[in-house]
Amino acid sequence: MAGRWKPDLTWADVTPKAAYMNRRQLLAGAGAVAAGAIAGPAMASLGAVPSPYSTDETPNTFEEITNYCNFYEFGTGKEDPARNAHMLTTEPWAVRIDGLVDKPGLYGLEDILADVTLEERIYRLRCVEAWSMVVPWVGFELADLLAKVGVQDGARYVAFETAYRPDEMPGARFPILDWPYREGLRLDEAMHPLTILATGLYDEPMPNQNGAPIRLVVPWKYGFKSIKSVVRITLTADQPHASWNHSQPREYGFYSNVNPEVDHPRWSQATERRIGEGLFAPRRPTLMFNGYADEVASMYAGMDLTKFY
Ligand SMILES: Nc1nc2c(c(=O)[nH]1)N[C@H]1C(S)=C(S)[C@@H](COP(=O)(O)O)O[C@H]1N2
Ligand SMILES: [Mo]
Repeated sequence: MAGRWKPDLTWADVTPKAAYMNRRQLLAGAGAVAAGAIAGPAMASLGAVPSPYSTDETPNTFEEITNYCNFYEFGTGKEDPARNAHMLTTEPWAVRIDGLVDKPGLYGLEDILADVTLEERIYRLRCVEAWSMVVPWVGFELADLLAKVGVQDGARYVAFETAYRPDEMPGARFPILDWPYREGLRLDEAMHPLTILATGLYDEPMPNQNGAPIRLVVPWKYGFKSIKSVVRITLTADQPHASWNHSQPREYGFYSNVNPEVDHPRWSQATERRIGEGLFAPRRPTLMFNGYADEVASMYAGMDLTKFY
């Protein structure tokens, strides 16, 4: 499996698009028709099945999600990724999986996707900068991939790395962060069913600016934990290097769970601005664990959540 390329199989072949009607049209269209389409056999052609983990909050539009981005490898402005990320070559793509696993190797993306179930996961995304969105991701549980490669005894954390290609990433030519962008999770967080590797949104292959072709999504943590364009996943015994935690440890903890009661040193985290609602819309209260407390709070029992770890 590892390292076997199938250059004749393109990304479009392995990520089915909505042939009959896309999600945007569904949302804009009549509710009854939309519900029928979701429940009916046509759903299979989407490739992504609905999930009980999805929120019923209204998703942001495709245009909002793809034009207001953080992806510093392509610039620090919110619209820089939309402008520049087309330079990233996403085919072919492979992810090196190594460290404390039974089957380390260089896995082609098509091999990773061969036997996973793609689901639609409509999640809130809360950036540490105090804005939020609702995104209909398409992806699969990271736990499925970890099971496939076999997690060894002694593994306690999972480290992730983004591609580092200064020739394709104009922002990565500047020392904004200690490239490559790196992130990490504790093993139980990585195995949690809410944690996904996303390969698309709105039933379309992941737009480059949102982390094509495969990115992490951890909805109860500040957005910077959800690392984009992943090329390496390493199972480790020790807490891995995380880029923002490393660059400003007093501002960005390793855990960085969304918490309205713990302010960032330079701004409050109590409320947030929902992208698309306009400058005069009231700010929304930020929810503990970004609204996922019922699912995840037990993982942090005994930890002092007011502390930066
Ligand atoms: N490699 C990489 N991953 C990244 C970032 C980045 O700059 N580089 N930005 C993070 C931040 S701060 C946020 S809020 C989310 C934004 O995801 P989105 O642009 O798809 O909404 O991506 C995260 N993942
Ligand atoms: Mo962010």
